[in-house]
Amino acid sequence: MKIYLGKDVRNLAVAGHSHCGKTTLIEALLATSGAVPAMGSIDNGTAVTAYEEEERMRRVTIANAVAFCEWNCVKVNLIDTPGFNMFIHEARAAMLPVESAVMVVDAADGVQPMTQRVWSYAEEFNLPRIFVINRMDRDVAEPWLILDQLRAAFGRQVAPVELPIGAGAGFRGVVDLVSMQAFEYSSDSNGHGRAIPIPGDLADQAQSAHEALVELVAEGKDELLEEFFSQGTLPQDHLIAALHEAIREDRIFPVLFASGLNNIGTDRLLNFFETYAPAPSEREPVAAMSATAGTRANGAVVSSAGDMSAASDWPVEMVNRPVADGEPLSLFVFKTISDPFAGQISFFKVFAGCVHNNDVVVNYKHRAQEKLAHLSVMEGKHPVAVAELHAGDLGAVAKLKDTHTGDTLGDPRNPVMYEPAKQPEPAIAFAIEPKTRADEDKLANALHKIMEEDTLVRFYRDAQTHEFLVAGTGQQHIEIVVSKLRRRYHTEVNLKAPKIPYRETIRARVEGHGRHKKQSGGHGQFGDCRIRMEPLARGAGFEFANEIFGGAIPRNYVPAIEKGIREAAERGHLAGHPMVDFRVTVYDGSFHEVDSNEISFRIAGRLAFRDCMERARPALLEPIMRVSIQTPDGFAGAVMGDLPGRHGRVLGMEPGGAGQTTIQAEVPLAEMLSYGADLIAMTQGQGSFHMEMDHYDFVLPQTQVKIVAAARAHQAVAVEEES
Ligand SMILES: Nc1nc2c(ncn2[C@@H]2O[C@H](COP(=O)(O)OP(=O)(O)O)[C@@H](O)[C@H]2O)c(=O)[nH]1
Ligand SMILES: [Mg+2]
Repeated sequence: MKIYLGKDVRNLAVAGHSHCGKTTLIEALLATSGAVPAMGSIDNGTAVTAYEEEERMRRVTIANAVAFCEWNCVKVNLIDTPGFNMFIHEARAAMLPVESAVMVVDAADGVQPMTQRVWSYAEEFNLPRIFVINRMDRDVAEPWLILDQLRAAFGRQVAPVELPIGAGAGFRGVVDLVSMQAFEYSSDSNGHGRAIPIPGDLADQAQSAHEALVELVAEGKDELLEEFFSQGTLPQDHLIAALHEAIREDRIFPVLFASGLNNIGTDRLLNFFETYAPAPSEREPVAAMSATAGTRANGAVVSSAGDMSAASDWPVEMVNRPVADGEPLSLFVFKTISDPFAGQISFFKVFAGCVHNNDVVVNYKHRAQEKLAHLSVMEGKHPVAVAELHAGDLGAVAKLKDTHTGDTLGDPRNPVMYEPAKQPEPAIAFAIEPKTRADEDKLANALHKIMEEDTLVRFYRDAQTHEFLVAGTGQQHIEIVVSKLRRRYHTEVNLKAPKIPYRETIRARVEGHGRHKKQSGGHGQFGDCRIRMEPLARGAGFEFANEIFGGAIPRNYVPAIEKGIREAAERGHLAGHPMVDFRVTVYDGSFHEVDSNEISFRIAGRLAFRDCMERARPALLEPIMRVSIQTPDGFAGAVMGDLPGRHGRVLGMEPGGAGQTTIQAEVPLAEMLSYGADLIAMTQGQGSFHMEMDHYDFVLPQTQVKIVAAARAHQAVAVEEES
C-alpha cells in the first residue's frame, strides 16, 4: 500500500436520509477510481461498505463503514453512514474524523427528515458540506425543484457548481460551472465523462449560473468582485482558490449532480473532492484534553504509561494539537468491529503525528500499552496492510487488548484525550431470556462483544423484576442485536416486553404504631415504636428522622427501626414496587430492659410501616418520558391527534423547516413501548422520535386498579406454588 502525506488525503462522511443512494454512490466512486474492478450493489449484497450480514439481508446500512480510493494521487477516504432514524446517531460519530460531509439528497424526494438531522450534525462540527443531488436517473427526478428546496432549507449559500444535462432516463451528464465545460457519460457505467460542448439549450442558463457562482464566491472579497465586473470573467486559478476557501469556511455549500446506479458524474465528484474538500491540516484541529505540558495536576512529569494518572485527575486544559507529522502521536478510535473470526478491529484517525506498523502506543484512558501490529487501511471489511500513516489519515488495527470506541492512543510522554461524540440514551428496553442453559452461559459474553462495536446497546439486570434487559434505540435495533447473537455467537434468546419500573408512594400524612412482643420460654422479644409518615415532593426519595426525647427508646435501637421500615418500603405495599418520596419520623415508643433487641425493633418498624400504609392513601407512580417527534408537516395533525389516546401532554409544536414539524410532548413510558412502529405507520415511514426519562408521576386511577390486581394475582400464584 502506497504512503500518502496528510496534504494528499481527503476525509469525507457520506450522509443523508435512508435510500437516497449513499452506499451505491460510494460503490460508483470506488469503481470509477479503479479501487474495485466493478460496482457492487446493495441490492445483491456485494457493496463494499455494507458487509454485515444484517445489512445484506435488510439491504440497509446499519453502521458506519470506511472505504478508500485514489484519485490523481490523492487518497479519498469515505465513511458510509446509515440514514435510517434508528441508526442515525452513527452519522454523528462519522463527523468527528472527517473534514467534509457529503450530503446526499434524492433527486425526487429532496430534503427529508434525516437530511435535516445530518445537516445539524455537520453544523455542530462546522464541517464543509457538499451536496449531491443523486438518483438523477429516476423518472420522477426534479432537480430544479430540489435545488430550490435545498436553498429554502439551508440558505442562499447553497450554490450549484454544476448543472445537470437532462433528467430522468435522459440524464446523461453535467456542466462544470467553474471551468464551463460539459461532460457526457456513455451507457457502460465506467464513470468517466467525455468533454463535449455545452448543449445549446443550456448555454444561457450555464452562463448566468456561472456568474451567480462567481458573485457568491467573490462576496466579501472586493478585489475579486472588481476583477470580475471589469473583465466580465475571472482567471480560473483565482476562482478555484476562492471557491476552495469559501467551501472550507462554510460560506458556500456547493451542489453537484449524479446517478450512483448508472455511474454518472462520479469522476467530477472525485475531482471536486480533490480540488475543493479541505485536506486534514487545512481545518482547525479538533480540541483535546491535555495534561499541561506533560505534567500532572500534582506536578509530576508523565514519563511512562505506568506513571500516568487517570483522566479525572488531569487538569482540564483544552489544546488544539496541529494536524502535523512533527507533533506527538495521537490516534482517536472512532469505530470498532468485533468479528468472531477476525477478532476486534479498531478504526482510528491519526489526529497528529505519524504512526508506523508495530509502534507501541498508550491508551490514555485505560493506562494500557498497545502494540499496533498489522497497521492497515480498510476497504469495507478488508484490511490492506500499510507501513505508515501520516497526520490526518484514517487507518485500522486488529486485536488491541484494552481499547474501545472513543479512546485515544498515542505518545506516552505527551498525552491528550479527544472527546468522543455524544450519544443518545437508549429509548427502549426489552427483557431478554436465553432459550436454553447453554445459551445462558454464552449470553453475557456474546452481548459484551456486540456492545464493543455498538456502543448504544445496554445490558443490565432490573433491580426489581430481576429480568435481564437489553436496551437500544428501537425495536429494529434490538432485533439486529438478537440476529447477531444467533448468527455470530450461536446464542438463542427470547425477547419480552419489559416490565415498567413503577414506584409507589403515599398521598396522606398519617401516624402509626408497631409493637412486637414475644414471650417464649426464657428470653423474650420486645420492640415498640410510633411513627409519623408524610408525603414528600417528587424525586425526594426517602427521609428518616428521629424525634424521640427522654429515652422512650434507647438511641441504639433507632437504626433498627429505620432498617425495618426501609426493608418494608423496598417491597412496596400495593403491587411490590419500591416506595419513594416519603418521610418517616419516629416520635415515641417503649422498650424492655431484658427482652428488647435489634431484631425486635426491626420488626416493630415494619409493623408500624404497615399500620401507616392502611391509611396513607398509597398510589403508584410511573415514568413519564420527554418525547421529541419529527414528522413531515402533512402528518403532524395525525401524530398530535394520537397523543391524547396515550395520555400524552403536548408541550409544543414548531416548524422544523423544509416541511418538517417538531412536536414536544410528555408521555407515560407504558404508552410508548411500540411507538416506533406506530409512528412509522402514521407517517408512511417518515417520522422519527427520540425520548428520554423525565420524571415520575401518578398512574391514572383506573390503570392503578389493573396493575394492583395483576400483581396480587401474581403473588397468589406464587404463594400457591410455594406451598
Ligand atoms: N434509480 C436509482 N436507484 C438508485 C440509485 N442509487 C441507489 N439506488 C437504489 O436505491 C436503493 C437504496 O440505495 P442505497 O445505496 O442502499 O441507499 P442508502 O440508504 O442511501 O445507502 C437501492 O435499491 C439502490 O439500488 C440511483 O442513482 N438511481
Ligand atoms: Mg446505505
